Amino acid sequence: MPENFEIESDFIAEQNASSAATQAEDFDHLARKLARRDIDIDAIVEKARGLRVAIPSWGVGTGGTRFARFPGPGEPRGIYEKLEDCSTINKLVRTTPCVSLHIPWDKPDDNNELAAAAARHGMTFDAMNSNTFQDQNGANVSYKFGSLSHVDRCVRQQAIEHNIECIEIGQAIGSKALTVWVGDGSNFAGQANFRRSLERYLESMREIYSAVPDDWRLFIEHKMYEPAFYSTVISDWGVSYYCARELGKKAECLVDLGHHAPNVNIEQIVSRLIQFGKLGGFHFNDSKYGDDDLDAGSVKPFQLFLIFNELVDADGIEGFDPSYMLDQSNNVTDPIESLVTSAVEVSRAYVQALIVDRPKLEEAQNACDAIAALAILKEAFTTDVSPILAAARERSGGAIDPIAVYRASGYRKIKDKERPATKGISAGIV
Ligand code: PSV
Ligand code: MN
Repeated sequence: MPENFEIESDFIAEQNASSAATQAEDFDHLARKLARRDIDIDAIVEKARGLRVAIPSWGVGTGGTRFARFPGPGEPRGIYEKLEDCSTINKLVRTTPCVSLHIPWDKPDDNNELAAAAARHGMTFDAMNSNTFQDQNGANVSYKFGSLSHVDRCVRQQAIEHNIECIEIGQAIGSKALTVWVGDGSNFAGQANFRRSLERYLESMREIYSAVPDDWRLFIEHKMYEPAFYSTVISDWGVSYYCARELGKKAECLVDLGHHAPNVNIEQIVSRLIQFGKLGGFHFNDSKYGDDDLDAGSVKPFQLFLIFNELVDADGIEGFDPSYMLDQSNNVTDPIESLVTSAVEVSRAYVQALIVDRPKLEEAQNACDAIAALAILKEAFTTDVSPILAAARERSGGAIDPIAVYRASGYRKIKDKERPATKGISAGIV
């Protein structure tokens, strides 16, 4: 019997029983509909079951903005409780068995103990994330004016060593990737020399790269602005691609959906990175104005579908193996509910992309028939694939209706009792 409350498999099965009849009816109807298009629904369910999307440890805490953070009840107070919440998400949706750690927010006292705790929850560790955008307690030098690209070698050295430490922790707990996002940039015209800043960044990254084990990947995450508001060193996919190429095979580009100018054609960026063999992975979220960190698929589900359309189209290309993660700030919701919903939306976009009639699309493209091409995409996008998603979850031991099951379990209320609030929880995105 575990010490802390967990949602048991039996409870999920009991709850599923009450929605089983309607699910079966909807599934059969969709199966017939897809069969008319020569699509085998069970093959699609199996693919949906195989999707993997990592949960960021910081996502299970209530997020905040630079104005305020409004903590929710029963927030996880440390990495072990974050693991509990991540595992709860996975029990419900069954596509999220990996957790991505942020160091030093999640720095364990004992790596082996942390690895054992994750294993008890049936979880593994996804990419490690370094943090050189905040000063840490007791740090010798400050990141106020940058980290890996700083003018001062001592600051760069501290940032390099921190990244190497992240790799070492990752090796001890079974991670296979390091994601480097730097907030380096400038707030005033003339403040930084663009060329030299990038040269220094690359020089630092070369040192980190040489510490990356051969079976690891090094993800470079670009971001257009924030915290620097005039210029950012790794501002876009072009710079990210250049750096990944300069560094070598293990370095790849990571696309966070919120890190672009509004209206940028992200699906085309994705396609370009695939074509150039440098698409490492994603941080999924949604946005309206900037890096809003809204729930994935909540504002622009068609964009998410178009991105997956590129990913499914690239399936089978040698070495193509992007890594997926959610990265959103759950400021006004129960983070578990938001992350569950977002995981479902990512699966939805994937499944919709799977049912695109690709030979017909190619035919329309070759015939320069724009209307037909769009209609083919829309046919897939407007198909309600919910019964496939529910079947995938259920066949993997998850919930037909994950939010309803989560609410019925009383998880949050119980955690509120189990986790009396402590001051200064560092949860959420800064
Ligand atoms: C930066 O905005 C970012 O997207 C990076 O992935 C960070 O590691 C994460 O958010 C948390 O602040
Ligand atoms: Mn991100």
